[in-house]
Amino acid sequence: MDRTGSVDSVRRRIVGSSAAFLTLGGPFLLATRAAAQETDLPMVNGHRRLVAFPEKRPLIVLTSRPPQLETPFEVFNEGLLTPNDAFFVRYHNAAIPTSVDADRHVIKVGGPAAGKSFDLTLEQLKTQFKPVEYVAVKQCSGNSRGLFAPRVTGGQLGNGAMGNARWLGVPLKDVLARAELKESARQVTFDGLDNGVMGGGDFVKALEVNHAMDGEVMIAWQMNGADLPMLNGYPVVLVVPGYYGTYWVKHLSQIDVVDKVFDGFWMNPAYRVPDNDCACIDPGTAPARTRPIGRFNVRSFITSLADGQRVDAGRVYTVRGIAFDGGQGIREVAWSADGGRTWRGASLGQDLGRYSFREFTFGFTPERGTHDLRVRAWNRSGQSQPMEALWQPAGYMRNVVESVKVTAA
Ligand SMILES: Nc1nc2c(c(=O)[nH]1)N[C@H]1C(S)=C(S)[C@@H](COP(=O)(O)O)O[C@H]1N2
Ligand SMILES: [Mo]
Repeated sequence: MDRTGSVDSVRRRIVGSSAAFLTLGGPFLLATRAAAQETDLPMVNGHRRLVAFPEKRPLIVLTSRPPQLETPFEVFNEGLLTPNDAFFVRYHNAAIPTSVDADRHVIKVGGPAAGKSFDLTLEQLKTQFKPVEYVAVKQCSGNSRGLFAPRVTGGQLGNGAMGNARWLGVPLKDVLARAELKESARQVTFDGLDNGVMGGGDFVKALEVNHAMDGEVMIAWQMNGADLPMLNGYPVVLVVPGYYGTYWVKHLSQIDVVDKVFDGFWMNPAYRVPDNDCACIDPGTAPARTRPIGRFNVRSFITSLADGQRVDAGRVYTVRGIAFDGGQGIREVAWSADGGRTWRGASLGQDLGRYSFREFTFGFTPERGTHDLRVRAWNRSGQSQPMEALWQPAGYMRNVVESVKVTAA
């Protein structure tokens, strides 16, 4: 794979003279055509460029400053874990770190509802706490936004703003225990090294204290057995399994325990959903009330066949795909070849844990003609996916049963 940037691992710094690098740290230049490949995303009416940013293989570019890169969907057919160099990238502000000295990086822990304040070095984080490891999906709230009808504003993403990785770190709970939370502790806020340059300002997120203390939320320094790529939050990222990516603060540098509901821009008005059962409204209306976005709903995708693909009539296909949810785990996947009129059960593959992608397969021998393939998953509490797409103004949480039409000849 042709890499257009490299990383100096002693003082971790993205180096390189590539166009992609210039869009990161240098003058306001767009990546050159020479570095780019191109792709069409017919489903979102989009023509997109693929550019290799530092430590990344060519990914679909939504914006280059800040980098917003989508994983080409074929990657999800490679295996259950999403390779680090193919993992999607999303930032809000252009002032992102391109150089981090891990030996000097500290996480400042404190805040008005903490009894103690302290600086935690990476060395301390790695040696003074008991590490934990688990596999979890990270998915952007706006994954698949480009498929909304009527369309909504925001990055017109296909289905590639998600990825599944094995995270290594320490439970946030153990770090917070040292801060000796006061009775008044209500929420915990998280800030990273990037800075606000646009409307919303610095990207800061908050979790309820109980959630922050659940023992699962972790401060991670590795994904898939390697240091985090710079663009995925080097040197440490907050991992909030089952919850939308917006809470997974990258380049984590400050944790504050606060005694009220934090209402910074990125909690309110940003990243909120209609406060009702479906988190949806009718197009053109406004929600009566909103709440912060929370857990993933159930999703499933065929990965081994693409919409519009030509297949061979009479050939036996083992169709493969992935399903996931907000942390109950997938119980069942059904498939249909007639647009959802009749359904049969798919076989579930290896279980990498309830936060992971779950693989499924089914046998399909197409007759001549066009077939509307659909898959639908249920989690262990019986939640599933709607047959008709739900709508909401921010384009979050799409989880309709998708259609993959293939034509056999
Ligand atoms: N510091 C920082 N962390 C951040 C963001 C950001 O803009 N700055 N964006 C969030 C959002 S909305 C998403 S979807 C994920 C994306 O993580 P990734 O770039 O590793 O895929 O990072 C989250 N953490
Ligand atoms: Mo996101």
